[in-house]
Amino acid sequence: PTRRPVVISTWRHGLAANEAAWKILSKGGRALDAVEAGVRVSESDPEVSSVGVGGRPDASGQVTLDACIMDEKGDCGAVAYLRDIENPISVARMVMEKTPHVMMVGEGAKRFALANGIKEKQLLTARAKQDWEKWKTQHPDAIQHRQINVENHDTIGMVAIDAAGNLSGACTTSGLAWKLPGRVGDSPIIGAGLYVDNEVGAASATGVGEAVIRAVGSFLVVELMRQGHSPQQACRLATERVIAKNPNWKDLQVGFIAIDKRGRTGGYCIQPGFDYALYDHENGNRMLPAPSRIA
Ligand code: SD4
Repeated sequence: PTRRPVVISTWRHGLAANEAAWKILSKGGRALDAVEAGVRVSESDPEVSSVGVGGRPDASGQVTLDACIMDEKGDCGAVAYLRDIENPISVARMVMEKTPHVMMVGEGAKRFALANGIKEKQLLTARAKQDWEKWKTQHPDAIQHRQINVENHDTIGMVAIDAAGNLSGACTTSGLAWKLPGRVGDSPIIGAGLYVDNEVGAASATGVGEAVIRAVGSFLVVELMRQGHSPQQACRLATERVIAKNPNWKDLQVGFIAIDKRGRTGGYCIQPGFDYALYDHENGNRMLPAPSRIA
């Protein structure tokens, strides 16, 4: 049996994002429109400290954003190291729809956004600036790889199936707090932070991007579903791969969410504390804890 529409997204801020996505999905709208509208909610929320407005800056105090989007046709768009733009996911969609390219970065991506009518916006909130100043005093020259977990919310990855049975996904982040200026994580990289194959399923990742990129994590989840694994098993097996490829895995958080063509969903992570928001007709919108490798 197929259940649809269904939308699933990472972390507690996923609840509000799912609501926005559901407004579109429940009216028979396209999954692509739903995931874009969904993650825009987290991007614009100043209380979400690792996406868009209110995102924590890099080591030099600049907020830089990474995002990507992928649809049921396998079309995709991405932006990285984007500054001063509230909704990078919509710029990623414009890259997909208005250019022959997949990925644009930095100043060029910003100029492209402005040329397409998007307004500039100051993203560094007073609170994020305070946090950064505190970090700087405590770590005058250190590069801290902070522990990513429930209390710092993190990236939003969202994947959905619409009433027509089509899949799409979106992923957007301000990346690791206090990252080296210029650093780009997994979130805007198709196959790493997000992957969609309309014949099989879709997946998205959260956590330490470097570990996800090395395993091409989201693509791996989708390929495991193609081999017959359920979304839940596929997320677990992909996490095991990340573990196998990263000797320091006990110090890392990585989590995956996935949905398949039948509307089945799953999630799995390394450290306890990762939860995701699931919205379907049967049970409405709710949080589910992802099983973790470390108890
Ligand atoms: C990154 N995956 O830039 C993102 C970070 C994040 O929850 O906050 N994930 O590596």
